[in-house]
Amino acid sequence: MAKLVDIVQRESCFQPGSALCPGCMEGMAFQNIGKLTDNGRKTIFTLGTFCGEVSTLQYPTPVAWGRGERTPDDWTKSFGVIHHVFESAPTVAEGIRDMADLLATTGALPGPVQVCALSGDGGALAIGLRPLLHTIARRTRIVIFVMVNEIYANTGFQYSPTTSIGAETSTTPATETVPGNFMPPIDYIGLAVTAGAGLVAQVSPAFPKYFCRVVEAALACSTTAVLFIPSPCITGWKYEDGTTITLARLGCETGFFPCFLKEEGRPGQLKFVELDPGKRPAIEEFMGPQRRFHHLVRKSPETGSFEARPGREQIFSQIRASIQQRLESLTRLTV
Ligand SMILES: Cc1ncc(C[n+]2csc(CCOP(=O)(O)OP(=O)(O)O)c2C)c(N)n1
Ligand code: SF4
Repeated sequence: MAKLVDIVQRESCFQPGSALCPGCMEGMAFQNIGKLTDNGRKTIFTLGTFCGEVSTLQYPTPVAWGRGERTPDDWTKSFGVIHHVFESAPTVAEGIRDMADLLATTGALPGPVQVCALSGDGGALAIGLRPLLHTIARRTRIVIFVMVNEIYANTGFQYSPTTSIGAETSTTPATETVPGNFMPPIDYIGLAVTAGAGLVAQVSPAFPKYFCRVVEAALACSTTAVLFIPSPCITGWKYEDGTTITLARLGCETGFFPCFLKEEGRPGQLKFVELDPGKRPAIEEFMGPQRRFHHLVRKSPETGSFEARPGREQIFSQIRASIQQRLESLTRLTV
């Protein structure tokens, strides 16, 4: 692995000027991915429709992707980005991979190409689940990044298949009798492993060294690598400015978004989270600062810490059980 100190000095292909909300985790992830892909290969990204696309490529907003207005003389610094229909990032990336491999056999390319697909969790796991699974099943040599913010953010914060139990979204409103979303999130990591991906991980820039190590491994993978990046959404989750990284860390440590890595043929790992619930921070610490959970959590008038609102104990048991079940099933996948 390249040294962290060298990686941070590389030039990112994601530049300032996007219209992502200040504090959006997607911007932080793209900055880092942009540096990690500056690795001696030409990079081509395919972007489905999601915040990471509409807020970075839409005219007249400055285009945030690339390294200047003209193609750099150095092939390895050159960069391509393609926006296509919502659900097709893996499929379009697969077509580019095939074409690049074909051109390489004719000697038409001056150097190696790496292809990455980027989309939101709605794009990848709802409407785009079929393209995702079939691209994985074909063992296509691409890296698929999925930004998991648990909602369809850019179209109005609707529920997505990854939404946590109890979260309020614009299509799962919280009322006296309905506690927001009541469906457990889809097992997206299990699906990607089962479909046959060469590498599956859930990683966050909140754990920078681990993030860099795993993205580098994904870029070196000889088949499909799928990286899920939990993406706290300041506008949709409704939390205070300046707390994105804290929430991302807590999201992992409380078990909502455990860091995970499984490479084909090797034992996997569950990172930065304890399997024993007694050793994890309370889930209220993660939920409390987010207004999407305010119908469930409040600040205790006595202690000032976050606690379950009276009468909401049943939904808390469901959330805890769902987290424990997820961690145990991920642990089984590490074998
Ligand atoms: C076939 C089709 N259906 C619906 C839409 C509208 N649409 C565009 S983006 C989007 C939701 C994207 O959600 P997600 O992938 O989670 O990304 P986020 O906005 O959260 O970043 C929807 C419903 C579309 N563009 N195409
Ligand atoms: S709405 Fe959420 S995901 Fe979209 S740019 Fe804002 S913070 Fe990021």
